[in-house]
Formats: sequence, C-alpha cells, structure tokens
Amino acid sequence: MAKKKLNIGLIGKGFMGRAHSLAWANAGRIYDTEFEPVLKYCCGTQLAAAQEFAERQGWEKATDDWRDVTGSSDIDVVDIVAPTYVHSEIAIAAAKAGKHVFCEKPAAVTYAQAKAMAEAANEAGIVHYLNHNYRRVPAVAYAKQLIDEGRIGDIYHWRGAYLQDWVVDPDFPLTWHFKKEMAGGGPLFDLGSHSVDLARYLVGEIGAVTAVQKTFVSERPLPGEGAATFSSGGNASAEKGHVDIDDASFMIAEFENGALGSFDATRFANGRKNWNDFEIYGSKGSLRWNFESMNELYFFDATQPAVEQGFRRISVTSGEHPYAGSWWGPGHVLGYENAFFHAVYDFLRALSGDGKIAPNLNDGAACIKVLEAAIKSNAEKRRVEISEIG
Ligand code: SOE
Repeated sequence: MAKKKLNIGLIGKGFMGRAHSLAWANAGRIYDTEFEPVLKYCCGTQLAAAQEFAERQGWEKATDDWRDVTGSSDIDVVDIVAPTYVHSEIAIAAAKAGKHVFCEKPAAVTYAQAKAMAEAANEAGIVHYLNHNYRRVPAVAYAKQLIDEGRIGDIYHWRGAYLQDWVVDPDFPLTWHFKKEMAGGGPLFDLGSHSVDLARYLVGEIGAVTAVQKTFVSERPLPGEGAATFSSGGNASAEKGHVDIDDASFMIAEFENGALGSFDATRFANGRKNWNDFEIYGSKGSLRWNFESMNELYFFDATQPAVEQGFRRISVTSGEHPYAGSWWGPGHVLGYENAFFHAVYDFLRALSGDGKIAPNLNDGAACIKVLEAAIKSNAEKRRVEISEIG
C-alpha cells in the first residue's frame, strides 16, 4: 500500500540537525510506518550554509528564515534543532499554524517559556514530542519494562550522573552554551535535563530539590567562526566575555513516591566524554546503565538465591528487547543515532494512532520546573519545593 507523505521542515542544523536528518530519511527503512517522511524544507541562519546542509542531507530546499518553514502550507511537521532560546517562539508559531512539533531538548530557557509552548501545543491539538533521546535507547526502555513489571520492587534510590569534559579548557570559546539567555543554564540544562527526564520516566515525579552550582571559568574568549557543540572552531577572539551559567550542578532530590535521588551534571569531568549514567536501587533489585556502553543493562535480582546473586550484564540487543528486533540481531550493537530513529518511529506511530507520545512539551515544562527549582535552591541556599516554581 502506498504510504502517506509527511512533509518535514527542519529548523537549525549542526550536530543535532544531522542526527535528525538521518532519522527522518531512514527510519522507514527499518520500521514499518503508515507515513513516508519527506525532507522538504530546512533552515539555517546563513543561507549558503543551509543550502549546503540541505544538499548533503537530502532536504529539498533551504531558507535562512524559520518563518518560511512554520508558515509554509506544504509542511506537516516542524522539527526544531536550533539553540534552546529560539525553541519557544518557533514551537508556538508552528502549533498556531497547525503543524505537529518535534523539538530538541531542553524545551526552553525558562519554565515560563516551556509552559507557554506546552499550552500552545495542547490548545492546537497537534502531536508534540520533546526529544530526550535516551529514553529510546533499547537498554533504557528495557529498564523501564523491568521496573513496570515490579522486578526491582519499590524504588529507594536514583543516582544520576551526566558528565562531559569538552569545555575544561578555559580557552574553549564562549559559544551560546555559556549564555543564560540562550541556553537557560549550563550542564544543569544541557545534561541535567536528560537525567531529570530519565528519572521522571523511570522513578517518578520529583517533589523537592536541594542544589549547589559552580562556575569554574567565569570569562572565555569570544567565539570565532566554526565554534559549536564539542568544537572550539580554533579561531577564537582575544577578547573575552562573561560566562553566566553553571559549569557544574549537583542536586539532591526527594521524589513524590518517597525515593531519594542525586544528580551530578558537569562539563568539568576530565575523561568523561558522554557519561550519562544511572543507578536505581529497589526493594527487590537494582539497575545500572551508562551511555558509553549503551547496549548493556546491569540487573541485580535480589530474589535469586544469595549464593548466585550478582549484577548480571544484559546485552539489550535481542529480538524481544524494545526497538532491537527490527535491527540486526543479538549482539549486533546499536549506536547513538539509533535512538533518533526510534523517536521518529514512535512519533509516526503517534500520528497514525492516538496522537500520544512521551516525553512531550508538557514533560519538557515539568522538567524545566525542576531545573529552575535547583537554580533557586543554589541562589537561596535552601531546599526548594517544585511547587514553588510557577
Ligand atoms: C552536548 O552537551 C550534547 O550534545 C547534549 O546537548 C546532548 O543532549 C547530548 O545527547 C550529548 O551532548
């Protein structure tokens, strides 16, 4: 049967633009879907670079004005991969124009913005998705399955750490990632948002937090051309500018279900490249996962005879594991890009089905509420209830 064409407009490019383009172009080759995504329109701030990107990634045309995309009668889905500070304006315009929204994380730079996005999307009745991609790593989805089946019992502890090191060098330039009005926060927003999303997914809602934040390098050279996520570009200016975000944020959380959690988010952990790690301890067992070995889930089953107990390393690659069955076969490991395929697949299924997919922009707003509570806790040196934010 002929598939229904679904026209996609991508706003932003860079590293995330490549990951999304690859997924839109290829998810249908792995998964059966009712829709065939068409890479219709892409947007970048400089037209020549956007055109080059379009040609390489297979987009039909390019523009340097995102309103061309949200305003185009040809577009069904607006995919936002631009820096965080523009998410809200674009998502609201797209929702008002009746386009479905697929957006990179974190949702926005403030809770107020994230809430406005979620409200616009709910009101428009569109399908909306916020890409906290790690939920769709098969090992993480399998951890969720084990938790839902009660295999680790009641949860006592969450230990989340998301560590990177790409800005330890004080000469790494002041890209948008270091500006509060553009990024919302430092690792707290960029990395901590992922951990908070995973914790909300696997453990439950957070009720209160106590946090400390630190900025180790308060001035950085202004960026030259080519500076981007993970890359200094190599031609920074001699002039310096002020860093107004955290370089590290550590947080203790009290979950509504009684569990206690800790979250470390830093870009100053030398040697840790994309160390997205969690441990979950429950009454019947424990789980441990780390992105740098993303296909492995460690499971300790305390219901086994004591003499046989120990953490079991499960290779989450077999046909029975979430998402894995459509790929290569047991032991044939997946990579970073695969979770983006899974997100596109679930998004297309939501469009064919009841329109529901998580995390969505409501989850995005709930996540930012926790992050803002952490900022408030650090500023006021006290424990902050999430309900104080609003
Ligand atoms: C940069 O820190 C970054 O690209 C994050 O923005 C992503 O969310 C994470 O998946 C990888 O690192």
